[in-house]
Amino acid sequence: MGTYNEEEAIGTVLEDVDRVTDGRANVVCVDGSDDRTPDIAREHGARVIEQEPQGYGVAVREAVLAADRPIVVTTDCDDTYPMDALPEFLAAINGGADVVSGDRITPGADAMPTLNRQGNRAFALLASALMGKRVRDTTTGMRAYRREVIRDIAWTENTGLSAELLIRPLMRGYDVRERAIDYDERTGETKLDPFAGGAAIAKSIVKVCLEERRR
Ligand SMILES: Nc1nc2c(ncn2[C@@H]2O[C@H](COP(=O)(O)OP(=O)(O)OP(=O)(O)O)[C@@H](O)[C@H]2O)c(=O)[nH]1
Ligand SMILES: [Mg+2]
Repeated sequence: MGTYNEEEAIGTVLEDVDRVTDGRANVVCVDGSDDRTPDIAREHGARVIEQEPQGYGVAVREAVLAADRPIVVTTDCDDTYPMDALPEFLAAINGGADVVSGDRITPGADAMPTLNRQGNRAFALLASALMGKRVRDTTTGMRAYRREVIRDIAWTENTGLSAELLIRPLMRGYDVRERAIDYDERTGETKLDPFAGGAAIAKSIVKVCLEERRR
């Protein structure tokens, strides 16, 4: 996880992770906070790597590269993603999938602000058209990856990292599966500017798809 001033949510998220994994998860938080987030993370047994806030992807890339278990999971630290679905994600990787991606869009994502929902639908359509494969949710924060996928690909994007983490494996022929998930309203303030962030994501999708097509 990247964690940036999420003191209202982080306790719940880490307790949920602990509960669904019987305390066996090894949680890495790359943290840029100036509130109590890192203290709460440490109290819950997470490893905290401190980093100046430089955006979502810079933090999440450092977190996934620091994780040293055979399966690497990402989620947001804002209590939006259903940790109860995590065992199913892990089972799918153990059953042969390389990436399992939480699809918020198919079940409706009613809790998502309308602008974000429409933007996310548009990003998925754009990526699908450029890849020639239909995907439903390119910008989800909740995924599980076989660790080799994380290790074998060079990651370049920041705000667009979530899309990149789906697109590059898919276009290289890895077994990438989407799983429908519920999505909850955010606890605490968003760290994403929908306009600047949206433009950056669209740019990343086009760039990454074109790079992968040329490989
Ligand atoms: N360390 C660090 N974490 C970040 C940074 N920007 C975002 N994050 C974290 O990355 C995750 C995703 O950010 P969000 O603000 O939830 O972005 P989002 O999910 O697109 O937007 P919402 O729909 O409002 O939740 C959260 O856990 C943030 O705390 C950053 O610059 N540094
Ligand atoms: Mg979020």
